[in-house]
Amino acid sequence: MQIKRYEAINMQEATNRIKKDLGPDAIILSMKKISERPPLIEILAARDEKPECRPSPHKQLPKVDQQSDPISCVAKELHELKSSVEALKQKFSYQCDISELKETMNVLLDNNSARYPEHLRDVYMRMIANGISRFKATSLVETIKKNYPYEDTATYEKGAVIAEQLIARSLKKDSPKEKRIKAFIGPTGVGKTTTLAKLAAHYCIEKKMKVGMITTDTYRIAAAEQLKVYARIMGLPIEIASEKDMFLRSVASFADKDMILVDTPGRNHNDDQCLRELKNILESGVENILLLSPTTSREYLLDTANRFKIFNYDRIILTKVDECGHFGSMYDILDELGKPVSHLTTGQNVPKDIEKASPERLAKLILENRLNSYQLRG
Ligand SMILES: Nc1nc2c(ncn2[C@@H]2O[C@H](COP(=O)(O)OP(=O)(O)OP(=O)(O)O)[C@@H](O)[C@H]2O)c(=O)[nH]1
Ligand SMILES: [Mg+2]
Repeated sequence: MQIKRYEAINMQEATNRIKKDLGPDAIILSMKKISERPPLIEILAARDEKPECRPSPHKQLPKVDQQSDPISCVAKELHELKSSVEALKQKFSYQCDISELKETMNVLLDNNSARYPEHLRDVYMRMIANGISRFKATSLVETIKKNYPYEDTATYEKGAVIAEQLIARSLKKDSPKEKRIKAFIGPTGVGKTTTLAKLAAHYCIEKKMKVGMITTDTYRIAAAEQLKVYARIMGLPIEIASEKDMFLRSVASFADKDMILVDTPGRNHNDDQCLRELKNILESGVENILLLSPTTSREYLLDTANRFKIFNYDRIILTKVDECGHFGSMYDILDELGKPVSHLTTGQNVPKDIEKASPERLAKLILENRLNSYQLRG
């Protein structure tokens, strides 16, 4: 290794000279300020004569005297950032989830939080880490800052309680009004049939109601069978109706029932023609319940919710909540849709894994990200 000493008035001049002298692969070993006036710095640079023995890129970073130059501070920060990225990459190497990595970096680099005192900064960071958008997180923290005295928000715990209350207040409360016919609509595989079966058991066993089931799902061979199995186990009548006339006849045949639950086919929600056909079958007077799963991305959820708007759905059921790691993006979507959430489904077990939802319960999930530590059963 060849080591050389340089004196220059600034870093720019020094690196130009080093590159010219030792070539583009030269590395800076140290840098220190010799005098303030006139400005003079001393740099030790080296060239490795055996390329195969070159140190790793980390080791090429300058050893710097932090107080001497702003450039050295930037270099140090870059070095730290690089190490963080390397550590994160390693952590995620087996399930390299780029979006999660991006999210983590967003949190690390978010300088919005610098505007808040420490306790509110923690509340803000928690919201961002849980997937709430920066826009919504900022607006919540600004509301807290403006409207609550310092003593009420002086610790993270106090600030979080207020944030939770604000989130709960902004979510729509479900109305006790229910219709006699309920159709379960939503994208493929979201949990329509399973959720219908869970609620059928709830209505007939716990509420002692007379329940009938209709399936409009005749697209897949096994689809009607799946519901038939549940109907048989619970001893409930089931009708199959693939067209509007059949649907109306089925409804008429259930004149003595207190509750009619309608299963619908899982079709690609991008297929507008299919959605229109289904809408035509589900006549007015039917309560449409849209099922969404927070396990899917914010964009997918919004797109789905918008495409199903033609059904003018009354409420939402959130499914597969047990599989979800972050609920924050759900807040943005529910706030935007302005529809109430009636239930959360929390597993594959029929009829056990379903809970009544409330804005307060959702707010806890959204902010604290904890499903299991709360007694969700309503
Ligand atoms: N983890 C978990 N799995 C669920 C939940 N609800 C349903 N599932 C599972 O999700 C899968 C699909 O459920 P289905 O009820 O068949 O979904 P679907 O919307 O009727 O499906 P299609 O009719 O094909 O559109 C099944 O394996 C269910 O057991 C839930 O709350 N949590
Ligand atoms: Mg189904």
